[in-house]
Amino acid sequence: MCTEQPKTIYLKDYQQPDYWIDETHLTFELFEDHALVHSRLMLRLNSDVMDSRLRGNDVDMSGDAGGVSGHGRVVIPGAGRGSSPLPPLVLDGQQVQLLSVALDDQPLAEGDYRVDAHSLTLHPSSAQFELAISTRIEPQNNTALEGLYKSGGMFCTQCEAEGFRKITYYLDRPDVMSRFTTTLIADKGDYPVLLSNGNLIASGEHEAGRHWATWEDPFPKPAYLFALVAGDLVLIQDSFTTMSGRTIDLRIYVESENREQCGHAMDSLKRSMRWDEEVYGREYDLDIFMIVAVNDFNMGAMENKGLNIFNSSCVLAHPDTATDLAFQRVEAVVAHEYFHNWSGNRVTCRDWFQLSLKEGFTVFRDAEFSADMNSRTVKRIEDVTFLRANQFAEDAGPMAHPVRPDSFIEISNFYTLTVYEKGAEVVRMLHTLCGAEGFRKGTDLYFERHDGQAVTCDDFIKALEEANGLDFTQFKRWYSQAGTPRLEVHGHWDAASGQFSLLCRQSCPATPGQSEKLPFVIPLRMALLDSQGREMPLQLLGETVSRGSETVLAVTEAEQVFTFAGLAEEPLPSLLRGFSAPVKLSYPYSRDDRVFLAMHDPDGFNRWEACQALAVDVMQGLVQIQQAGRPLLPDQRLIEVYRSLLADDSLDPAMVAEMLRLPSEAYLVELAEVADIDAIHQVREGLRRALAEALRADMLRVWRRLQIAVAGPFSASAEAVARRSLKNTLLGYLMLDAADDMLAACVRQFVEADNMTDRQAALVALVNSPFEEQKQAALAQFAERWQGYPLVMDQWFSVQACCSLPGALERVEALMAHPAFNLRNPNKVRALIGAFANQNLIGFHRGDGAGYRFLAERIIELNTLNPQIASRLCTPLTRWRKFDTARQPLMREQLQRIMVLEGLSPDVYEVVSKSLE
Ligand code: B3K
Ligand code: ZN
Repeated sequence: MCTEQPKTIYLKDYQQPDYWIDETHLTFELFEDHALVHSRLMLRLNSDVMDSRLRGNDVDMSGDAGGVSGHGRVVIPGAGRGSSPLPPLVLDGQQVQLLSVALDDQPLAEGDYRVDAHSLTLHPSSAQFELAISTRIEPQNNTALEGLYKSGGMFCTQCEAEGFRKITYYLDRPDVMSRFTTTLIADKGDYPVLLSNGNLIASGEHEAGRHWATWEDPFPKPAYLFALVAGDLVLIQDSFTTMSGRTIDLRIYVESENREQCGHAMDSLKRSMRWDEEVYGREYDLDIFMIVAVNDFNMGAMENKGLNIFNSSCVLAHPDTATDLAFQRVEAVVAHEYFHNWSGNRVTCRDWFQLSLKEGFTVFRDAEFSADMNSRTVKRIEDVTFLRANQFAEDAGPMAHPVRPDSFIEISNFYTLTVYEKGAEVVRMLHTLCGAEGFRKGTDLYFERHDGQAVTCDDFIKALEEANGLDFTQFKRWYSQAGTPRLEVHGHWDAASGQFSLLCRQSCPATPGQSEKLPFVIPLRMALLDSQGREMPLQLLGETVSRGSETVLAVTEAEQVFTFAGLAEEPLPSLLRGFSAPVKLSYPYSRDDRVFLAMHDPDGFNRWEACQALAVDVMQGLVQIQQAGRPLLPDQRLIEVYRSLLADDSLDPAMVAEMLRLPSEAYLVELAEVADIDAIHQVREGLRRALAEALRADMLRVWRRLQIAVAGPFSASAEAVARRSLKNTLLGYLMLDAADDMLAACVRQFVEADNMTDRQAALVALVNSPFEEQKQAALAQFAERWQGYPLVMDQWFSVQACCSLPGALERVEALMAHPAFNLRNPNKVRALIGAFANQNLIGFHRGDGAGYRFLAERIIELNTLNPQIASRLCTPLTRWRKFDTARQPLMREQLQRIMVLEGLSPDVYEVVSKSLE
């Protein structure tokens, strides 16, 4: 907690460090009530900085990081002596107790250095020296889960972004890369497993039942990739043979009761390793790769070199306990962290403003991996749905920032959907513009050129430019301008000439600190369809070569026209296929056009998109009708589209499930200027009921067919997953208007299911139904059966937190007292409080403001326990501008209440103050 006003850090102020740390030798003595950390650092003056200071210049900060990583640089002997003294060494350190410090084996007296709440400053007298520091910390009291902490009975670390400074004094910045050697000493009985990065080089026994192990990581790395684990864990082992024939020892460490739940993660790991070789030519480098699962973790997982630490929710998966969705998440997160070994670890970030360099790129990589492993179209639909409901909202809110932010107060607040998901969209656009082959050439150059370096987003772009002979100067605005661009397109058909023109107009709304925006490069993947739904040949006026039946137009101007010639009839355009750019597209389609596209577009993604857009259009119309107090009658055309989807047994059931899913309330809120949350909720629920009623027979027929198709032993195949997805989507509809037979079927599915996907779907349907008796019985039975499984209990909390029936807040408050709930465990907070505030819109936004008050109270409690989690929980309140004039002051009141809190963490301060500005 800080008492001073938190400070803003700016990208433009970046400077190279004054010193490098070539070697880092750490010894950890772990005890129950404290830990001692002894570090020995080999430091060296950064001669570049000295040279340029002697010349009176600033070091080049243009973003060309060619000289940023100083390894192997020659030190000028005597630099800094005499007339120009050496710069002070300022090491980062927070919440650590300094025990001793020695320079070149000479213990320093108290007057030789200065310690404050953030740093240790000393004054070296030579350009190369050894520093020995001992600190004392208390991992058992570390509830922020950053630095070294205890999760259950095990010690573990989380150092990204700035957690290493909570372990010992260090140059805790990603451009300082060092070779680490780590020794752990702990009680052998309680902590038989001692792990750190790299290879185990020695181990042995100490007196009094203690033992030790020394690990050495041959690859220089920034401190944020450091990790250690000490605990009583079982090992699941496998191996992988790399493309050059090396055998890698693969290990997953978990608590013994989870031993049976690691198969999917291991399998995902091996498939990730193969995929990265095949698609990017990237081979794993160490001889061992370890994953450790911990229960208390602020995020999904962490890519520490050779020793990934995972939230157990992203490792453990068994059909009994995990849904199909959870299986997919494990696969994606295992892949993501593994891919970081190249995109993040071998080539890392120069500074934290460049976070998307590794995160955007790695999310793109994991999304492509998942697309290759599963259905490409369904994966894209899921990602776009998520992006539009959540990242678009962030981009339109008070925390809006560019993919490469210009400033921050607390870097933890910038692990955002913009940096990750929009960042991945930016890389996807680069992939589209370069083509798959060109993109690969660019990434080859990038990895080769920058291996072992800490670089910037500009370096990444430069490699792609040079490998492809392209100029991405304008494209780079995607990194510097925040906000979601609007792309307004109109069509003009000229029957006489057989020409069809697309008039494109782009604009981008103002965001905090950015009022004017320049045009983006928007890759617009498109086709033209004839009246039969067939793709027409694309001949652009002014071009000699035909573009085939699908093309990517590069929209680069504020206004631009593309004219297609030689068309036999008026086309209907199919635009932004695959969501080729993260923009808000508008085209004056009629509802009939949308129906046509939903049924006939040869592109699966755009068929789904047409269906969504039709549903959005229908619902927005109904919201107005609801507000006018008139009766709600859904557009028959939407019903008929759904009917035809249900009638076509040849369609992929997963796609049908996606198309039958109505756009979420969150997405409708995002689309609205001012969201009438009551009307949105009533309209969406009403439409679901109307669809269920009108399509009951069709739904029942498909549901019965799928019941038979999924009967028999459980299968995790893509086909089985797809069938479960549709079957359970239909169950949700059919239970809305449940006749006795349906209720009985739902209860039967709940009781008899041999997998969590079906069991949970039945539970959701029951919990949201009016059948109080069956609901309570199911909830009780579920809790009884799964009380020993924290991840399953997370689902139990979430299902109830998301139930939009009256009394939601009271139910959530009561659940906070349940023995399985624990405010110190981030998974529990997310499952209950996060799910309620983010997904149960009608419950959270109840008119008297009690939902807001409840959330503010939890934020205040968490501000002291875990500022990162507290800060994330603020998001729903920060969106107050979206809501009506009655709710706005109630939301603001709670933000103001948090704002004046004594001991407000910088994390919460940044988000709350920006949202009130
Ligand atoms: N790189 C980590 C981020 C952890 C940051 C926590 N403040 C997770 C990931 O993106 O792989
Ligand atoms: Zn990542």
